Amino acid sequence: MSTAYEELFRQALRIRMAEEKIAELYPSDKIQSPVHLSIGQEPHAAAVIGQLRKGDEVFTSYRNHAVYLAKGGDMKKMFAELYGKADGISKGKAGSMHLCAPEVGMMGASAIVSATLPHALGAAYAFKILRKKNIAVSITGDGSTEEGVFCECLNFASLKKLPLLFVIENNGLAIHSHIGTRQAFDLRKLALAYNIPYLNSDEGFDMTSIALKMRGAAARIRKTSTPMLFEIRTCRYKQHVGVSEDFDKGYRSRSEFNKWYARDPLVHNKKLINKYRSGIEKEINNAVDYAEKARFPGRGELLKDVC
Ligand SMILES: Cc1ncc(C[n+]2csc(CCOP(=O)(O)OP(=O)(O)O)c2C)c(N)n1
Ligand SMILES: [Mg+2]
Repeated sequence: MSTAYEELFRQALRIRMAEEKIAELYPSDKIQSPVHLSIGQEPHAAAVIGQLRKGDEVFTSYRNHAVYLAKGGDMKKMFAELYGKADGISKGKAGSMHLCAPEVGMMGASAIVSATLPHALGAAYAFKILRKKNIAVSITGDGSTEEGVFCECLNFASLKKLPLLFVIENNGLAIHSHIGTRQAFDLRKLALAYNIPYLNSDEGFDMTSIALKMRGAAARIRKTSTPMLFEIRTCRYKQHVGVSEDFDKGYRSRSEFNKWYARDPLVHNKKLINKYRSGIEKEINNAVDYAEKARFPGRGELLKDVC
């Protein structure tokens, strides 16, 4: 656990560079899976997850590379999974959208919006029943708050006083729909209606402030066993799925992106970038090499572990 800026920066840069490598490799078609990149959204992921203990459990969405890497998932196995190889996390059967590393508390992700919310709720309920001092963290997008199950989970977590943190990555978008065209409610008021304390950050790049808020929230949830909600404003740099930019689609403006980019520490903090870049490059190149050399699953693997 660290709120030290350099450690958070190194982790966020590592995630950015791993996803930039995915973008570079993607046109070769070696990656056998659709990819939803977190580029632009890594700093807050590093700052939030950096405050958790190994036994704390995280559940998230298809946009999950950042969460997986920050929680301690193996980068080599991630690349092998993206390549569809037998040495991948799920023997190449899950692909980019369903990463997991239960041994370090990254419990899973789903392509179905909000599908992992009840899983996080169940984990928090189990922690409570078993009197474990761990917390469960659900990390989902702003779109997930429109699903009925989101309100059901807020209600149950509050009613049963569960050690659960709802983190909402508000990038203002659900595929091509802007939040203003989708939501008639105020998330803070919604959380408070369920008696769930609400925290927020309007600056997804402010790793120190997010880490400090997160550290306080995690300590409070652990101590009092009550849920909280932390909304973080952020910016998705790439298209919803895939590795390109899509400003030509007309659903968002380049000027909004430019405002975020102008203050992106992973672009502008040259001193720290230069300090950590080559070590991270080595780790990524090793992971890609591992994925390239790994074998594809044989035909006999097809129906194993799936039912
Ligand atoms: C239950 C369900 N409804 C609709 C979809 C189609 N869908 C996939 S991603 C997405 C947008 C979700 O937006 P958000 O939760 O904000 O996450 P982001 O992609 O912005 O990270 C939608 C509607 C789905 N996968 N599952
Ligand atoms: Mg969104």
